[in-house]
Amino acid sequence: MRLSPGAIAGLPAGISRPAYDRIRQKAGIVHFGIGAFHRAHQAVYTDDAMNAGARDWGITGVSLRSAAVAEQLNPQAGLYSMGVRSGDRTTMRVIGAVQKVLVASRDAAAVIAAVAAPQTHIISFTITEKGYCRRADGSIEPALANDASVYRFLRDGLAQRRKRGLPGATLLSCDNLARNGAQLQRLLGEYLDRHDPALGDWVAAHCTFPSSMVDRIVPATTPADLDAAQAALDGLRDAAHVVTEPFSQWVIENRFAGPRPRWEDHRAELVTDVAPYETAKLRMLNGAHSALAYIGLRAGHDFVHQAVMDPQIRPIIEWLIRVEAAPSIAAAPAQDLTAYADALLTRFENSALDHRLMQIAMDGSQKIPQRWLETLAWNRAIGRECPAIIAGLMAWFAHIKGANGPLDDPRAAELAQLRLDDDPVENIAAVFGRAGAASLHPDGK
Ligand code: CS2
Repeated sequence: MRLSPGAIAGLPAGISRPAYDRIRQKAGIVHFGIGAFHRAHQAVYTDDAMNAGARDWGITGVSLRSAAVAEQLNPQAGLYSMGVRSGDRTTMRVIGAVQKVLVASRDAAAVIAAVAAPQTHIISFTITEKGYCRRADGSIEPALANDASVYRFLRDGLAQRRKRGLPGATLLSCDNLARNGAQLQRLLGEYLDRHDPALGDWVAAHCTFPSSMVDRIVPATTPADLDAAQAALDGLRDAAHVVTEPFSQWVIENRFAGPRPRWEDHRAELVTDVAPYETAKLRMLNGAHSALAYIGLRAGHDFVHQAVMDPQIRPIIEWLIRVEAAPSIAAAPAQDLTAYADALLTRFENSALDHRLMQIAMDGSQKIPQRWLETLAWNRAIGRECPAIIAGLMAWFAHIKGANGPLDDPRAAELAQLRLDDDPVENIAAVFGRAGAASLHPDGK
């Protein structure tokens, strides 16, 4: 039997579940890219807020293409369980914030209607780096194939809001990009300049685009994870189960166009400037992750915890985090980068997560600029070399050339054609463009 609203009453007492009347909640949030990460992060903060009494912050999830998540969640009325793993302990919880999942490629009209609905105040995104459809110089791709991009749904939904005299909305990027809110604003602006300039003016006046830093390690759920969850759920099958670590962090720029849940009462941080948090997270955590992935795969490892415990690899990763990345960050007063570095290494060692290096290795062309190239540029400017990042890059070049199997990257075909040599700087120029600065800085500055 599947997990469902009717079945959760009988769950073991140790498994917490929604304390609010789910079917009476309006959907205040439309979320694009409802993968495992969102379900273990933003949806949890929102579920916490509703458990504490906030109302009408249900989430309408959107998948742009694949129907897989809709097929997992809709038969369960949006309910799913989350297993938080540390050592040999797993804490299970049922999350109720998600109400349903729409598949944009099948039901565009419903997605547009959700964006345009009067009760929608927040439109949020975890569409991954490639979902923003940026070219190497940071500008939007000129011709979006069949226009199945997120921008098309935003344009049509926001146009309806404008026509009906509704307020704007907060467009909240939760992807691992530097200045993610500003980038989304600029890219949507470029898109609307081309397709509907008057709407672009309305969006600029009525919508906001806070930047945010999101952090929680969420490995892709495996069939074995589903079986373990079923055992914990007294035999109920949860096809949408997610597995994660105890750590969770969300720092959000406090710039909302309208109402929002009081996420800050549930461990989110609202700040005026996200940049120091975002930069530390991208360069230290994600930068180390990508190095672990490419170097670890070359050494024959499958999982993050194996690579970080490898005595050949560990010193490279510590050097990248502490010597190359940390000094490049202008920390906020409340930020302790040494403690952050220590905590990262402990998180990477969590062997209960089985976080696959291959999951991190995908889409390198989209991830590397903000994870490594900005750190490299900062160090170069003061005459310092970055041997750890260079080791990571060399391993990535081998990865591009197929060392670890077929390449999973939106630029795979083009990367396979590139002539790469032994000079990492030449190779970076070949991949990210000769106008080095443009590729080193995602805003093209
Ligand atoms: C990872 C991230 O897959 C990847 O590229 O580096 O998903 C990472 O696990 C998260 O950003 C952690 O917050």
